[in-house]
Amino acid sequence: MAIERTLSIIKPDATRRNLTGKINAKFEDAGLRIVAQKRIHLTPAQAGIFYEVHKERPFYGELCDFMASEPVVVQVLEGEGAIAKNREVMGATNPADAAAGTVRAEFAESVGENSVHGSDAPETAAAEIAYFFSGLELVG
Ligand code: DAT
Ligand code: MG
Repeated sequence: MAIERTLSIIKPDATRRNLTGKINAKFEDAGLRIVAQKRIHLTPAQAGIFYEVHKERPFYGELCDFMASEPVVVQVLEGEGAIAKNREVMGATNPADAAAGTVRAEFAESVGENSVHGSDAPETAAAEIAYFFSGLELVG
């Protein structure tokens, strides 16, 4: 398995509850290295571009408003098979379905407010990292 990078977001429901450190500990315990990280406050339009793939879904407006409701922490995680590994650490989209010990099982409030985002494939990881970070900000 190759060394990969993936885009992670600690969402507003988690930053509001001061969970950034606890979530980062789960990433680091799983062998994922945080090679870039910053706290930002998205506008609804910026969230809308990020989640454009979901624009036809009924929850799109609610999702964009939620992502812009409070600051988020955007980060790049690096490691062996980082994209799939991060999805494992995150757990299923709906916390009711998430395996014990995952971020979403422990911290997510609902399917909509589910604490973390993680890229789902190499192509989306590359595009999502480039949306938030310049090459100079990625310190391997
Ligand atoms: P994931 O974040 O696990 O990749 P996704 O890409 O299918 O899940 O959806 C993106 C986000 O949209 C998800 O984290 C929360 C929101 N969402 C998905 N399904 C939803 C639903 N049924 N109701 C409300 N929000 C939903
Ligand atoms: Mg997704």
